Amino acid sequence: MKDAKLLGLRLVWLWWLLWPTNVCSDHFKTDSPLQPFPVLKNDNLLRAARGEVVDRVPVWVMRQAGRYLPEFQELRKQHDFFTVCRTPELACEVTMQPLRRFDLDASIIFSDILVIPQALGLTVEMHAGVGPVLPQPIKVPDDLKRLTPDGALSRLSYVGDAITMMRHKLDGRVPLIGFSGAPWTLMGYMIEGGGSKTMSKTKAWLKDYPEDSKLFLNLLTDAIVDYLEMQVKAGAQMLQVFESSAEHLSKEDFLEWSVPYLRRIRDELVDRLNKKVIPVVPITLFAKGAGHSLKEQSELGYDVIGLDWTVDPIEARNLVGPNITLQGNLDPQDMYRNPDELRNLTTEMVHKFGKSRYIANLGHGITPQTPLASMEVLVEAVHKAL
Ligand code: 1CP
Repeated sequence: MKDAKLLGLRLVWLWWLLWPTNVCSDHFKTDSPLQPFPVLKNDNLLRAARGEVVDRVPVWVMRQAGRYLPEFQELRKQHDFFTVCRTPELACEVTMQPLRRFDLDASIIFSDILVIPQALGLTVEMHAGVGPVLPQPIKVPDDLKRLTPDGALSRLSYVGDAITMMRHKLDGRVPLIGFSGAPWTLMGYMIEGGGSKTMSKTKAWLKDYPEDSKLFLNLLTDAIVDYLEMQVKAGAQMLQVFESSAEHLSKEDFLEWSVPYLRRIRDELVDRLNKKVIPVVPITLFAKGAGHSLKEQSELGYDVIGLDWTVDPIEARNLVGPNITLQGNLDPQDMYRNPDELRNLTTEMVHKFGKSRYIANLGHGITPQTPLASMEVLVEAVHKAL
């Protein structure tokens, strides 16, 4: 009798310990299965990505934490770019900066797409006024031997630490987006040794060394899948894959040298998360300059397709169909118009996309001289448009 009572008590205690709401309901229902995080208060971004009804059109801006913010410039005077990326407290501070000023519906972890080439053993420097510089690029296939995929993921653990810390600092205010560069874009930086207007060396690789190019792209794809999985485990609530250099490829080359790897990233990531019973988060594909292949992009399984400003919203919707969310696509240069003009352009854009399956953004990153007032106007105009 006494034993039965004791067993009963033990069972009640065990039930209490394991019951999800005692830990954190949000964490068990929707988010990371791995750690308890604060309950999400504004989930319009995630709802838009999943095609659910939203209270208001969500808006965020690519490079929202960046050089147009005086407080970012101030912090950068004291810390080198990659020190900010590698120090979770600093990365979180910078990630938070735009949220303190503007009523944005998402945050994106402060980092850079070039942390993967770094983790693979290449030196990456950030030169003021120039951008990223890789002093010892991959010139010929033999140089691929210099890459160190083993242990790359553990060298990126600081990004996971920053994501986890940021989820706590956000206190559920808005979702946190994680991201990665896509294989073709990363391969470009690694071969060119930095940004390039023509991508001539990388394009020459595709023709001169097609098999090694595939090897290179596959190596990067493997690293990206590992990296994105790690970000989800750390607490990223949505992911974006940046194929920013798609603009350099013809449609035929985009379909050959970008699309298969983009497909593999999404399929393998979803597969791995499912196998580990980790909830799959929405994934955005932003292939800048690939408006020629929207239909093909829509067949890759991504939840959201990001558009640059060269694409008409109505034509894009007709091409991708009703089951994909669109993101974008105001010309970043429109941020230099006067407030009335900017307000009208933004309202017109939101009307074209509509309230369902839409996330407002620029068609590429915000540029450094953008007036702060333009962000205010943009965010308010999006929220008031519908
Ligand atoms: O000195 C500085 O502070 C450099 C400015 C800067 C910033 C603020 C760079 C250098 N990177 C970043 C942050 C960054 N990069 C984020 C932060 C999160 C955010 O607020 O959005 C993100 C998402 C990126 C991604 C990134 N880096 C991309 C893909 C997006 C895009 O713009 O197409 C690319 C191509 C890069 C490379 C890169 N890093 C930095 C610059 C100036 C560039 C582009 C260089 C070039 O033109 O090729």
